[in-house]
Amino acid sequence: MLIFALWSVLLAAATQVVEAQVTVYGQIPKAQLTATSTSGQAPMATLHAYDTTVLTPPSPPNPPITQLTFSIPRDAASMPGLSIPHTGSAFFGFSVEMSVITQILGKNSTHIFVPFLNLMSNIQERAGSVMIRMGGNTQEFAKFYDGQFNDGRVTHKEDSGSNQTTQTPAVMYTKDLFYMAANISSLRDVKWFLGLPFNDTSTFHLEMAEYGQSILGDNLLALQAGNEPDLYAAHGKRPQGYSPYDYVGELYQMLQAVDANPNVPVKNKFVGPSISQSEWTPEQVWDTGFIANFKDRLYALTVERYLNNNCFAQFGSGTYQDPQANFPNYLTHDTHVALLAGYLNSTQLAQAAGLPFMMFETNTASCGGFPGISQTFGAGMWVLDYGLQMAYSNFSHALLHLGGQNVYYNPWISPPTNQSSYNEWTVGSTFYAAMIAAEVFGKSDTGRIMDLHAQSPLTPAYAVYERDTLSKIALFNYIDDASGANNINAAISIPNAGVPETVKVKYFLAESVASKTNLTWAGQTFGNNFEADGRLKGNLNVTTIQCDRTANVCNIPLRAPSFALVFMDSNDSEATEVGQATATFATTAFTKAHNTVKVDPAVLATSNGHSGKERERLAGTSHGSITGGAESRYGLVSSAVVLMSTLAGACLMLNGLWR
Ligand SMILES: *[C@@H]1O[C@H](CO)[C@@H](O)[C@H](O)[C@H]1NC(C)=O
Ligand SMILES: *[C@@H]1O[C@H](CO)[C@@H](O)[C@H](O)[C@H]1NC(C)=O
Ligand SMILES: *[C@@H]1O[C@H](CO)[C@@H](O)[C@H](O)[C@H]1NC(C)=O
Ligand SMILES: *[C@@H]1O[C@H](CO)[C@@H](O)[C@H](O)[C@H]1NC(C)=O
Ligand SMILES: *[C@@H]1O[C@H](CO)[C@@H](O)[C@H](O)[C@H]1NC(C)=O
Ligand SMILES: *[C@@H]1O[C@H](CO)[C@@H](O)[C@H](O)[C@H]1NC(C)=O
Ligand SMILES: *[C@@H]1O[C@H](CO)[C@@H](O)[C@H](O)[C@H]1NC(C)=O
Ligand SMILES: *[C@@H]1O[C@H](CO)[C@@H](O)[C@H](O)[C@H]1NC(C)=O
Ligand SMILES: *[C@@H]1O[C@H](CO)[C@@H](O)[C@H](O)[C@H]1NC(C)=O
Ligand SMILES: CC(=O)N[C@H]1CO[C@H](CO)[C@@H](O)[C@@H]1O
Repeated sequence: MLIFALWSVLLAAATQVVEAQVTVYGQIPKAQLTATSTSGQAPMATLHAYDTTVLTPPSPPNPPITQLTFSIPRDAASMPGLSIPHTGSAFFGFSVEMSVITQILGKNSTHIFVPFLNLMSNIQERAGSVMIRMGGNTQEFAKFYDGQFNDGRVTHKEDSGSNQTTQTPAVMYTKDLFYMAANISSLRDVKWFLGLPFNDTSTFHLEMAEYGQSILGDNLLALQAGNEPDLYAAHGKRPQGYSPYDYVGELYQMLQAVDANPNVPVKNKFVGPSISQSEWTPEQVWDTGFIANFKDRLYALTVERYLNNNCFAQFGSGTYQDPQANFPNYLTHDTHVALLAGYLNSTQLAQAAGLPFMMFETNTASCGGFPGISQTFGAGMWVLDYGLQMAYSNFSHALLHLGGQNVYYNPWISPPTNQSSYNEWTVGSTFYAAMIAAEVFGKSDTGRIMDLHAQSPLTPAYAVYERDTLSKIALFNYIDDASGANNINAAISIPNAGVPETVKVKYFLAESVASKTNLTWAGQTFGNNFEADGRLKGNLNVTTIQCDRTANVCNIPLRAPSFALVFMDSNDSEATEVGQATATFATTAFTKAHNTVKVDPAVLATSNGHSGKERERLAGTSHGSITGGAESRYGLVSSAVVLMSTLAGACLMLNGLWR
C-alpha cells in the first residue's frame, strides 16, 4: 500500500530505477535561520509557533503513586462498554486553516512541501489514509479567484472588513488549490474535506463544491456547510438571536442551490452542524429535526471543541487565562471526561442514524493555544488521551487544527521565512499524539477501545481490542517527578487466559511534561524546532518485557512522566516494528515538472514492517541542485522560493485569524 498510484505506474514503466520528480527550492543553513540576519524579520522567538515559555509542572502527588493493577479480559465479549470499531482513516486527521494552507501543505500543485509528505507517510504507514480539512473561520469569506496569483501561490488573503473576535481575513483561492490537493492525494493517501463559504447565504458560492468534486473526485470526502454557526451572531456574521432553526433554514437553501447546480453532481456529501458548543448545545440542534431531515445528505455529524480559549491574550476578548494556572488542566484525564460527557447522547444518536460523529476541529485551546502548554510533551500526552477518550466515546475521527506561525499548537509548520527549507521545519508534540493514536488502532479496521477507569486521573489507561481479542494497552503517567518517587509499576493480568510470555512496549518520552525538546516515540524523534524534515530520526527502541506466567502478571514500568503502548501480541510485527515510514521524500518540494528523485524499487517492494535501521531511505538526486542521498544539502536558492511566510506571519500577527 506504500506503493502509491503514481509510483506504481512508473514502476510498471521502469525496470531498475523509478523516476519521480523533485526540485529543491533553496535551503539555508540553520545557523542563518536562527540568527536574525535574514532580511531583518522579527526574531523567531516572537512568533508563537516557536515560543520558549517554560511553565512549572504541578507538584507530584504525595503520597506518591507507585503501583497500578489491571485485570483485563482477553476476549472482547467479556469487556462490556467497548467503543464502536475504529475503521478507515487514522483516528486523528488534520484541519488546516484556509489562510495558512501555503505554510503547511505546499505552495501550489507543482510545489508541494516534502516534510509534509514525509509526515503523512508516517501516519499512513501506521493507519492507512489520512483526513485533512481545509477550512476554519477563514473559509466563510473565501472567494474563488479565476486566475493565477503572481507569486504562484494558491491562496491570498485580503481584509474581510469584519470585526469579529477572530478577525478573519478573506481568503482568495485559485483552481490550482484543487490540483494541489489532488497531487497530494496521488502521492500519499490523503482524503479531503473542504469548507463552503457561508458568509453570504443570499447567493451561495459553490465553486469550492464544483472544483472540489470535479478535480478531487473520491478523494473529496465531504463539504462543510457552515463553520461554528452557533458563533455567527457573536462574531457579527448574523443578527443577534440567530438560532439553530435559522441555520437549518440556510442549510435547506444551500441544498436547493446544490440540487439546482449540475456542476455539483454529488449531492449527499456534506457535514454539519460543526457547532462549537459555545452558544448552542448539540441537543438544541437535534431538536430542529436536523438528523432526520438531513441524514441522507450527510457524510457525518460534526462538532468542534477546544478545552479552553486564549482569546483574551490574542484579541482582548473574554477573560484572561493564566497559562500557569491552566497547565494542570492539560495534565489530567478528568478534563476529557468532563468535556466529552456532553456528546455521549449525540454519539449514540449518530450510531442510530448510521452516521460517523466527528470532532471536526480541535486542539489544546482556541485562539491559538497557550504559551508553555500547547507545544509541550504534557500537551502531547493530553491530546493523545483526548483522542483515545473521543474514540472510547464513539467519535469516529478528530481533526487537529493548524493555524500558522502565530499559534502555539501546530502539529507541524514550515520555517517563518521566505525560504522553504527541507530539514528546518518544526514538528509539534501534537503530531506525535496523532501518530501514536494511528498506531494504537493500526490498520485492522477492528480496533475497539475501553477506558479502564484507572484509579487516578493522573494515570489514565485504556485497553484496545482488535479482531475481538485484547491487542494493546495504553498507559499514561502525567506526573512530573524527576526524583523517581512517582515512577509506576503497572501490573497487568489476564483472567483465565493468562498473560503471554513476553510483551513489547513503545514509550513516548521527554524529560518533563513542560519539555518542548527531545521528545521521543520508541526512541525516535522528529527533532526540535527548525530541525525537522518530517522523518523520524534515531534507532527504533522497542522494549521487550518478560511476563510472569506463573503469577499471571506483566509488570510494565511507567516513569513519571511517560506514555506506554503495550503490544500484547509480541508477534505483531506490523505494529511493533514500525518506525520511520519507508516511503519518504528527500528534498524540499515535490514537483511534477522535473525528473529528479530516484527511488530504489527494492525499497518500495519491502515497504512493510521493518525496523528503522533495516530501512533504506529513498536515494535522491535532484534537478540541478542535489546529488546523492537524502541528507540535508544546501542546494540552489531558487528565486521561485515559497515566499511570504514572513509576510504571512506578519499579516497573521496583525490580523489575527484562525481560531
Ligand atoms: C508554482 O509556483 C512556482 C513558483 O512561483 C511557479 O513557477 C509555478 O508556475 C507555479 N505552479 C503553478 C501550477 O501555478
Ligand atoms: C472595525 O473596528 C474599527 C475600530 O474599532 C472601526 O474603525 C471600523 O470601522 C470597523 N470596521 C467594520 C467593518 O465594522
Ligand atoms: C458577507 O455577507 C454580507 C451579506 O450577507 C456582505 O454584505 C458582506 O460583504 C460579506 N462579507 C464578505 C467579506 O464577503
Ligand atoms: C442525555 O440523555 C439523557 C436521557 O435522555 C438526559 O437525561 C440527559 O440530559 C442528556 N444529556 C444531555 C447533555 O443533554
Ligand atoms: C459506544 O457505543 C457502543 C456501541 O453502541 C456502546 O455500547 C457504548 O456504551 C458507547 N460508549 C459510550 C462511552 O457511550
Ligand atoms: C537533548 O538531547 C541531546 C542529545 O541527546 C542532548 O545533548 C541535549 O542536552 C538534550 N537537551 C535537552 C534540553 O534535554
Ligand atoms: C530503550 O528504551 C528503554 C526504555 O525507555 C531504555 O531503558 C533503554 O535505555 C533504551 N535503549 C536505548 C538503546 O536507547
Ligand atoms: C509467536 O511466535 C512464536 C514463534 O513463531 C510462537 O512460538 C509463539 O507461540 C507466538 N506467540 C503468540 C502469542 O502467538
Ligand atoms: C526574501 O525576502 C527578502 C526581504 O523581503 C528579499 O530581499 C529576498 O530577496 C527574499 N529571498 C528570496 C529567495 O525570495
Ligand atoms: C493527479 C493530479 O491531479 N495531477 C494534477 C497535478 O497538478 C497538475 C497541475 O499543475 C494537474 O494538471 C494534474 O492533473
